[in-house]
Amino acid sequence: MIVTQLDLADVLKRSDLDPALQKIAGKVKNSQRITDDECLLLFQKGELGFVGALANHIAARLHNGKVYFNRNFHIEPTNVCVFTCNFCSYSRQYKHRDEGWEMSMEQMMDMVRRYDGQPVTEVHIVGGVHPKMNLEFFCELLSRIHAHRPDLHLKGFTAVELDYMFRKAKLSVEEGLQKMKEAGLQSLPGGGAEIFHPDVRNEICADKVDADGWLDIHGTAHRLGMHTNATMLYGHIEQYEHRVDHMSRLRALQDETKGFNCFIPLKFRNKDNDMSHVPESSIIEDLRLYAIARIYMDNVRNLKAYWPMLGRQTAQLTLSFGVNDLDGTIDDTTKIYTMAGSEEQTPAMSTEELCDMISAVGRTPVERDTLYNELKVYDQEPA
Ligand code: V47
Ligand code: SF4
Repeated sequence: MIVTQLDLADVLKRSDLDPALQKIAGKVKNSQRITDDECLLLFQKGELGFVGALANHIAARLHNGKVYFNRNFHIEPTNVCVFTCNFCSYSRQYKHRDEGWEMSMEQMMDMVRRYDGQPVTEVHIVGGVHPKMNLEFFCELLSRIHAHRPDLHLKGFTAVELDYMFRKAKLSVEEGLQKMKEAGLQSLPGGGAEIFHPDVRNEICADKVDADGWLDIHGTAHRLGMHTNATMLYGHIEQYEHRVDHMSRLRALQDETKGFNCFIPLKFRNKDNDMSHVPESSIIEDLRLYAIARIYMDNVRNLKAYWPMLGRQTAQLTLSFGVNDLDGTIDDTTKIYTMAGSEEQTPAMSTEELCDMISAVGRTPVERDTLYNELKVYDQEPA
């Protein structure tokens, strides 16, 4: 059952609508870009049904009812971290490393070997920033995984991890990325972006790479022919203006490089971290944000709802608000959101479950690879 009640034609007929919102609806109809001020207006005044109708229209135009997922697993080498992001429930400082985990090369290779003969297409490698796990260590890991399983797409390391590794190795961003690429790294995940604006960044994650550093790493990766993802951690202390600023910087880089594969809004979860006093956003606000991101980010084709963080029911709802990708099967290999209080305490979904979730809202499930090549279209009846 599809949730959104209005379609774009209904919206354009409404005589009671604010003229500025009417203008935005007209722009969406004509495939025109909206401005930063218009994006802010959508956050301030766009009701859920209105932004949902616009976002749905765009998603239908781009993807014609298809919703993507992939078969993947994560490796989280460590949760020991030199940084102290206030929203993080996952990391442990080096001096408390006995409370955390540090995987050896062999343990990580054992994880990879566990998937021998299984049709996974991607491994996602992300963790804390361990002072003793350096560029050389991770290049060896990449080469060994690649040698063992050349068909597996290696996506790994946030700009935060890379910035630290490259600085320690005294390499430029380009030199560092080139080395990792040679070792087998194919794309970068979108983490570490949080909120770019310094007024917020200095409050929530003051000590890690700043906005310019994050954007430089992703822009350089794009110029070296790698694709990357982009995220935004929302629903904490940021104002609507900060969201617009964040998406505006991403949209500008994408105009230049066209290297972002997808945009992933990440909902702040407040369990067991230094921001536990900050309430989580409501589902209505979550859905409005996804819809507005779909309308504003006109040059990033894919909008991902990462189900282990959002919970599968909310993730399913986002499919009627512009989202066309749910990420993957995960196989209970990530702890970031489990530890931050997500309802998904053992995040794993079979392809059947993912397909059912997608077809139940009248969309067509499509298995993709990391670069959004279509691997299989599942034409099944809604559950
Ligand atoms: O940068 C950490 C976020 C990110 C919390 O590219 C939190 O496909 C909410 O970026 N509440 C890392 N979010 C994970 C990440 C990611 C995940 C899945 C897919 C992809 C992709 C990227 O997790 C961090 C931060 O923004 N995070 N703690 C928290 N309490
Ligand atoms: Fe470390 Fe990442 Fe947690 Fe920040 S979000 S403390 S960089 S693991």
